[in-house]
Amino acid sequence: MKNKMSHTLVIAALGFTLLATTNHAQTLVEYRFNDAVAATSTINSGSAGGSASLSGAAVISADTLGVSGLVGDRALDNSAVQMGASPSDPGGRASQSLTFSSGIQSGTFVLWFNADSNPLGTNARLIGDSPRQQVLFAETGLQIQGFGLGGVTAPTASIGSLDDPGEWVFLAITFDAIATSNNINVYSGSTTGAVSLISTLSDATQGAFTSTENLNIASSASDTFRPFEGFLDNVRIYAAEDASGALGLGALESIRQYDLVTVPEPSAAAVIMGLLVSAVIFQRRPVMSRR
Ligand SMILES: [Ca+2]
Ligand SMILES: [Ca+2]
Repeated sequence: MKNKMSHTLVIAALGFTLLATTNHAQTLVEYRFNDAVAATSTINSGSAGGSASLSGAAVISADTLGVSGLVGDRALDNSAVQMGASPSDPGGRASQSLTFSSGIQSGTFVLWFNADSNPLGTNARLIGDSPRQQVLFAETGLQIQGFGLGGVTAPTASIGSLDDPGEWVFLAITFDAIATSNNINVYSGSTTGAVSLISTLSDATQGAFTSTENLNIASSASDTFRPFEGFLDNVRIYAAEDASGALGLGALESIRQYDLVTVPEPSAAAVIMGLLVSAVIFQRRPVMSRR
């Protein structure tokens, strides 16, 4: 363990050098949901900062219910809602209004979800940022709508083994708005299984985040409508002004493993994760400026 930690620190030091000399994909958003159980908001330890408000049925879970199961690890608990409930039914969400660089050309959404019921195909939303991107469970599978791609609906990826209530599932979706085909990758993993690529999609409509985003976790992009019933943890968004925001398999597997063994303070988490990712990502050219 000590050797592993030393190795990590060496990687982190290398990452810091790269950070100091060239820009790279940044962790814009990171919700670890390790806030106090009675909290009404959850800290965003990504570079965008601030916090997301909890509303409706969404609360911080009891301790040890986070993906690692460790003491101090809690999750977003939206288990009291009905999966994919219609607008007239109670929902729940975490939401934050964010301002991003208008130059973002690539990004990655990473999260862990643990469904509380079947089926998933009820238009239940995992994450959405009004008005463009949403990741949801449509009747035909995991659907990615307008993912950094100008508001169109991307082809549907298969849910496959993701439909497994009670189990934590690692999900990552990358987009590269510079490429014109094969520019959306969907990856999944579990607490015991490594990350693998489950689908590659193409959408030629280019574009990315708008500068102001109303990010919603566990419901539709505009309200508590179509909630996800269950638990979510470690919701993150990485982005860059070049293609490096679309994280590769190695970086995603590092994140998956890290999430299962570590419960750092939120502020430390963002720094460490940023360094880990910067050490793994291939550097290409200067990227986004924060504002
Ligand atoms: Ca957590
Ligand atoms: Ca429930």
